[in-house]
Amino acid sequence: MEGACALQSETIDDCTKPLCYELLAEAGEGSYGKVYKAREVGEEQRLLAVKKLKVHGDTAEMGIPAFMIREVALLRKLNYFNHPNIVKMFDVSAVPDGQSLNLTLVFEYIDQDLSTYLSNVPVPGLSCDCIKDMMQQLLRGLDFLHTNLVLHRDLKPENILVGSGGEIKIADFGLARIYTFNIALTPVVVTLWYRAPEVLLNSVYMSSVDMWSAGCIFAELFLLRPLFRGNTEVQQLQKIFEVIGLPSEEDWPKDSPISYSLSWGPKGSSAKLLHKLGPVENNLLSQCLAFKPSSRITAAKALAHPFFVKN
Ligand code: 0RS
Repeated sequence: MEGACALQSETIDDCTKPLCYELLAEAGEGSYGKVYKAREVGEEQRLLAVKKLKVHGDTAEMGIPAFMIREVALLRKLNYFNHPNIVKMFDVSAVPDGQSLNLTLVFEYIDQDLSTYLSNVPVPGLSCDCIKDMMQQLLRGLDFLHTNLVLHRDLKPENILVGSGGEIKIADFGLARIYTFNIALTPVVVTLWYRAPEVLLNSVYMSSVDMWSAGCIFAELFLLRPLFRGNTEVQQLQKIFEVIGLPSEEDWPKDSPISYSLSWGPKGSSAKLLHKLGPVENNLLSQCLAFKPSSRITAAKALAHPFFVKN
């Protein structure tokens, strides 16, 4: 495949050596652009994940858009903390290409995504200790993002990476505004399975949307299949209400274009969401899957939940 070298003049000051790499294979494509597996050229030969994204807009006339500078600056600030549950970024560069801008981000390469990992789990399933450890790492990563006022917005097993030693690392966050330009241009189907009800209802949202996704993933670690598998927004909401019960009308978002109707299903919720889970696990799950965003548990509070307390 094509070889590439990030322009030193465009790279970030904390990179001492120019980062040269050769692309090996395409790993994925979406509204985030394309991600390639690559190998560093030189001594170390580290494996890299190279993300390439075309940003449309009149960059020739107007320069690099302000929102883009802000989002990339935020990614760099987060990277500086070296959080163990966030993918490490090695390089960022932006090269003008006619009316557009080619943005390249270079990350450490992690062997597997969580969806592949889960599809290879043998029959008895994951041990409770393994689920505890993976959830704890995921929540530590989320707590770090939320503390820094970054929302993931699209957390799912495909962008949660699993290292060879079982390390969990969150990928694909912080570029939401840059992505919005690409969504309409990508033919890839977006999954609704991890979407919080307020997002499905087109209401305002905050960091609690990620805790909803974390809850769906928590359940999936036990079930080894997605908890709510809807193909449309309405079907996704129906699947959610089948498990958590229909919320009361007072809890329905006031600003939603989708109106409340009792035909969504039976009202009220049960203490035991999933029969496969024990009471402690169901308690944590129900707090992640609270319909009302303000009642949903935060990442920091979830980390202090009895489920994670050593026994
Ligand atoms: C859907 C079955 C396939 O190391 C992979 C990596 C991988 C990375 C990596 C590091 C940093 C990203 C990736 C990244 C950046 C957007 C992203 C969106 C989704 C995921 C990662 C993103 N399943 C998906 C692709 N795939 C094979 C299975 C793999 C496998 C190992 N390691 N990405 N993708 N940021 N931007």
